[in-house]
Amino acid sequence: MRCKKCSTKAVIGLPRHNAAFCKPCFTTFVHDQVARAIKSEQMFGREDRILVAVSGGKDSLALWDILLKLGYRADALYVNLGIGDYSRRSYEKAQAFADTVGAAHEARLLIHTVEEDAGAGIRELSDLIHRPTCSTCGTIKRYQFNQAAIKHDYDVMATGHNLDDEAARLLGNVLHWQEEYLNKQGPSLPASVEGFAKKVKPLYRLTEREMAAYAVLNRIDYIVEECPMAKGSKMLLYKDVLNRLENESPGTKQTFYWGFLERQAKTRPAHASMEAIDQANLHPCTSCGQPTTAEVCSYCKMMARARTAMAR
Ligand code: Q46
Ligand code: ZN
Repeated sequence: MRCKKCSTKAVIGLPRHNAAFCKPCFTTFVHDQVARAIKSEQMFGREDRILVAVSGGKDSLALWDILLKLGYRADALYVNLGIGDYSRRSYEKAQAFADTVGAAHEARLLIHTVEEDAGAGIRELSDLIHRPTCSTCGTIKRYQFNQAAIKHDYDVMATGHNLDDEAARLLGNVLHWQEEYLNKQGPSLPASVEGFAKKVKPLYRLTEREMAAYAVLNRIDYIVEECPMAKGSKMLLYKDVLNRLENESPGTKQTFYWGFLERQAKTRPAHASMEAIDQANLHPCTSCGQPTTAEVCSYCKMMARARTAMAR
């Protein structure tokens, strides 16, 4: 197998592109895909301050790495969920990356610890309020990332969702015809109202396998195991199904997700009206000020329930 660009020995084959690359050319390919995503979706510019949500896993650390190497002004936020050994080790990976690559680019790592803020880790909190751990986690992470971006004046928040994540999410949304989620699924969501940060996913053109290869080839030390709470999740099932389709016909994931984005782009006026709908329906939470459709936002409601349960 020879590199498509320079004909030296290739280290990775990419069946969906009918190509193979050596290490330097693969790194360039990944950087080019991210640069293309940033440009075509108008994610951010050279002057913008970016906050990357890092988990200690390959995608988010690789995203931070790529943005810094492409010359962007990117800091990161790590949310410590308090999931025993997994959180301890994932935090160590994020901090070690910040101390080396981050420090070399004068980028800093912000940290939010759920236990310090809420008085309990994510699993105890979900038990207290009788909600699934991942839904509690989702609410907390969304809230804290947005809050940090607004509070520290970042122009945009970036997450490490890759093509596999987005295709699996699309499959789930289509299977259940979640129209509202389908309308809001995309690689670049504008800050539709005051108090909401712009959110982007610069890795949407790259697969999970490609991101793992990038991390390994570029010596990024990341936590390999998934969060223990992910076991048995629907997302993993959808990813598995899509991988089986991909093996049979390379390019399936890309055709599925990019095809969706192309169709969505054709109905952009409808997309623009989503912003108008947000502006009409959202107002500041009476407790914390973050935009919400209700009087009190779901995060504040959740925390109030947890506090009541703890006091019992
Ligand atoms: S981190 Fe949180 Fe995921 Fe772990 S508890 Fe569930 S949602 S699985 S992306
Ligand atoms: Zn609130």
